[in-house]
Amino acid sequence: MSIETPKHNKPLKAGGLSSLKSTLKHIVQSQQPQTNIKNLLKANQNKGFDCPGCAWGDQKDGLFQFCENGAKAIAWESTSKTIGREFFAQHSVSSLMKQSDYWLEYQGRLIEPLSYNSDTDHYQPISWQQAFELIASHLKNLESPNQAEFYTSGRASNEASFLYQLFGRMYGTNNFPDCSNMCHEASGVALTTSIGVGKGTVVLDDFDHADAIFVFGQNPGTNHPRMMNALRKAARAGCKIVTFNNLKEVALERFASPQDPVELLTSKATEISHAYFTPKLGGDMAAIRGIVKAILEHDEQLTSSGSKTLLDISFIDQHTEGFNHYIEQVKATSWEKITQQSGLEQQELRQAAHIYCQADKVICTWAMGLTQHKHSVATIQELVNLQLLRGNIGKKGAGLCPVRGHSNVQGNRTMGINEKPSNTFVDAMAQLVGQSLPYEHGHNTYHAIHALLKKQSKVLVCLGGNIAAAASDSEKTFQALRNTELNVQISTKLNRSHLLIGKNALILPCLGRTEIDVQTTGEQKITVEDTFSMVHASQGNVPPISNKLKSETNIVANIAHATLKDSTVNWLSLAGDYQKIRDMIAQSLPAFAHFNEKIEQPGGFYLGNSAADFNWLTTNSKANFSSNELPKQLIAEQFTEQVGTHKLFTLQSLRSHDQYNTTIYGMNDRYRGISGKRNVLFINAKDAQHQGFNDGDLVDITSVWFNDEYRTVQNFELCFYDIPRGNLAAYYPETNPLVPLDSVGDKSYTPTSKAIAVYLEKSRDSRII
Ligand SMILES: Nc1nc2c(c(=O)[nH]1)N[C@H]1C(S)=C(S)[C@@H](COP(=O)(O)OP(=O)(O)OC[C@H]3O[C@@H](n4cnc5c(=O)[nH]c(N)nc54)[C@H](O)[C@@H]3O)O[C@H]1N2
Ligand SMILES: Nc1nc2c(c(=O)[nH]1)N[C@H]1C(S)=C(S)[C@@H](COP(=O)(O)OP(=O)(O)OC[C@H]3O[C@@H](n4cnc5c(=O)[nH]c(N)nc54)[C@H](O)[C@@H]3O)O[C@H]1N2
Ligand SMILES: [Mo]
Repeated sequence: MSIETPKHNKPLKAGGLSSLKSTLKHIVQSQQPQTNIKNLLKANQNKGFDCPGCAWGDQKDGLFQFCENGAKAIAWESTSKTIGREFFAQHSVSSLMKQSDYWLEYQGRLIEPLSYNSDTDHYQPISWQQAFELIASHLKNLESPNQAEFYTSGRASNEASFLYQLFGRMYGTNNFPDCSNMCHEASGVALTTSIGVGKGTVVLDDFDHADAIFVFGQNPGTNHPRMMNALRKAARAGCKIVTFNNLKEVALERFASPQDPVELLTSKATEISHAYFTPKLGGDMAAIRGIVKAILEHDEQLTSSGSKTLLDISFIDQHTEGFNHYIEQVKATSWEKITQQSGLEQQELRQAAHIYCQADKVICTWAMGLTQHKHSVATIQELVNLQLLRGNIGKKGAGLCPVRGHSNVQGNRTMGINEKPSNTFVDAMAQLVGQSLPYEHGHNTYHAIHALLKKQSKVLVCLGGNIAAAASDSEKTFQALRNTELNVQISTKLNRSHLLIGKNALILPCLGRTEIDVQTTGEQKITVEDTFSMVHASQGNVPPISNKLKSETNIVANIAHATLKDSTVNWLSLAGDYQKIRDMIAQSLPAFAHFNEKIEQPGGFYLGNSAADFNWLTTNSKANFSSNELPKQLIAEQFTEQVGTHKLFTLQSLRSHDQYNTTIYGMNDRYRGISGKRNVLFINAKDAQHQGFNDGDLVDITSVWFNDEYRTVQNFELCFYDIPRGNLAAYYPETNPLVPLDSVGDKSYTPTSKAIAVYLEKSRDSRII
C-alpha cells in the first residue's frame, strides 16, 4: 500500500508575520477592537494587568509584553458578547449539554448570578444575597466540613485565593483540589524532596547568562510564547539550546520574533535548538539517566588519565547527600535499558552529555511532557540529579525551571491553596484568626472526584476553571459532578462544569483580569506570582461588561460572611479594601512583609528561593540525589496480553495553538499545519501503514486499563506526522474520556495525560458506510 502524502502543512518557522496576523484577527473577532488594543498595551506593564495567558515572567521595560496567544486570551475575555437570563430561558441545561465546549464558551460573558431550577431544567436569575445564603445553608447542613470540596483554577489572584483558603480552613476542611493537581504537582513533590522548595530556582535574567538551556517536554511556541523571546535571545548569543520533545515543535526549531523587522517581513528566523531529540513518550527519565551515564563514563576516562573531573566535587561534598548510592544506581542501569526505554541512541545521549559538560551554566526547563506520567516525580528527581552533578543550582545562569501554566497557579500555592498544608502554615493562619484550624490533609482533585463519586462529598465550589472538562475520565468525572447536592461555579464564561448538576447549582459571574475592580473604598489592585517567584500588582483598565458582576475576592468574602457567623474576620471589610487582605498576608507569611509597599516598586518584588541560596529546606538539610530505578515497563507495555492481536500505542493528549486548556478559541493548530478541525490523531506513517490505515482515515481510539476496562472515543482523523513509532498525539480535552481515573502519577496523583495505552480500529461509522 502506498502512503499518501501527509495532508498537513507544517510551517517552516514559528512567530513572525503569521503570528501578528493571527493576533489582529482575534482582536477584530472579539468585536471590541479598540478596547482590546488598549488592553494589549497594558498587558504585563507597570500599572497594567497581568496577562491571563501564562505564568512566564517579563521585564516590564516598556516594550510590548504580549504575545499572540496572550492576545487571544485577552480578546476572548474582553468580548462584547454576553449571555444573561434570555439565553438561559431559551436553552435548557440538557440542550446545552449537547453543544461543544467551543460553542458553550463562544456564547459570551456571563453577566448575572443564576441558579438551577430542576423543575424546568433551566438556569434562572437569583440575587447575589440569595445565592450566598443558599451556599451557606448547604455548607452548614453538611455532617462534616470534609464533605465540601473547594476547587481552584490557577487564574485566581493572591487576594482571592488567600481569602478562599482561610475561609475553607475556618469552615473546617483542607479539601483544596486545584488545577495544579493535574499540572505541575509532580514538580512540586520532586523538588521539595530533592532541594527543599517546590518552585523553580531561576529568574528571567538567568536566561541571559546560561551557556546551555535544556528544554524538556514543553511547547513554548504555543503555550509560553514570551519564553520564545528568552530562548531566541539566548540562541543568538551562542547559548546552546537542547530540546527533548516527543514531537518536532516548529517554534523550538525556528522562531521569528514579531518585534524584529527582518524576521517579521522576510523568511528569516532564528535557529532555536542546537540539538533536538525526540524520545518516546515517558522516555525522559531513561534519557536523563543516559546523559548521566555518559558523563560518568567520560569522567572516568578523564580522571584515570589524570585530567580534571567533569563533576563539581566541592558542590557535591558541601551541599548534597546520596551521591555514591546514585552513582551505583546509574552504573547498574544498562545502556540497553536506557536506549530501549528512551527510544534514543546511545550516541545521541552522549552528544547531549557533551553539550551539557561543555557548558558551565545550564538551565533545565520543563512542563507537561515531564509532569503527566506515572513516573513523573522520579523523572524530575533525575533531572535534579543531573543538575547537582555539576553544581548547576544556585549560580547565575543555571538552575531548575518548571515552566508553570496558569498565570497565578504558583501564587495560589503560596497563598495556601494546598490540600497538604504544612503545620507551620496552618499555625500561621490559626494565629492570624485566633482560632484552631485543621491539620488533617484534605482532598486533591483525584481524591475529590472519588469522594464525589462515592457521594461522600456533597458540595463542590469552584473558584474558576472547568473541572468537568479538565479532569480525566470524563464519564466518571461527569458522574461525580452529577452527584453534587450543590455545584457552585465562579466563572467568566459558560462551560461544561455548569451543566453537570445533581440537585442545586449556581453560576456566579465574576470580573476578568482586564476589568476595573471598584469596591467600597475605590478601585482595587490584585497581585500575582509568576514562574520566577516575582510578585506584582495587576489592575484592569476597562469597565466591567455588566454592573452585576462581582470580583472573585468579593464573592469569596461574601460566601465566608454568610457561612461563618460570629467570625473573627470581618470579611466584608476585606472585600471592600484589598490592602487589608495584603496586610493579613504580610502579617502571616514572612516573605510578604511590607506587601503593600513592595508592590509599588516597578516590576514588583522577588520572593526569593531557598535552594538558589544553597539553603536546603529538606529533612536532612542537604540537596538530595534520588536513587530511583527506571520503570520496569512504560504504561502501554503492561497491556500487551490484554489486547490480543491489537497493536498497542501510547497516546499523549496536548494543546493546539488555538486553545487555552478547556477553552477552545478556534479549530486551527497552525504550527502543526492543521486547520479547521480538532478530532485529529497524529501518527507515524509506518505505524499507520502497518495497520492498513491511510492519512485522513477515521479511527476509533480505545484505551486499555486493568480489569478489562476499556474507554473509547470515535471518529478521529489520522494525520501522518513526524512522531516516534508506537506513539500518538491528539488534543485535550477531546481525549480526556480515554484517561482512566486511576491512571495517575506515583506520589503526584496527576492524571497520566501524556501516557495513555490505546489501540485503534477503523471508525465504526466509516465501517458502516
Ligand atoms: N496558549 C496557551 N497557553 C497555555 C495553555 C494553553 O492551553 N494555551 N495552558 C497553560 C497551562 S495550564 C499549562 S500547564 C502550560 C502547558 O504547556 P505545555 O506543557 O507546553 O503543554 P502541552 O500542550 O501539554 O505540551 C506538551 C509538550 O510536551 C511534549 N511531550 C509530551 N509528552 C512528552 C514526553 O513524554 N517527553 C517529552 N520529552 N516530550 C513530551 C509534547 O510533544 C508537547 O510539545 O501552558 C500554559 N499556557
Ligand atoms: N487530557 C489532559 N487533561 C488535562 C491536561 C492535559 O494536558 N491533558 N492539562 C491539565 C492542566 S495542565 C490544567 S492546568 C488543567 C486546567 O484546568 P482548569 O484550570 O480547571 O481549566 P481551564 O480550562 O483553564 O478553565 C477555563 C474556565 O475558567 C473560567 N475562567 C476564565 N477566566 C476566569 C477568571 O478570570 N476568573 C474565573 N473565576 N474564572 C475564569 C472560564 O469560565 C473558563 O470556562 O487541565 C488539565 N487537564
Ligand atoms: Mo496547567
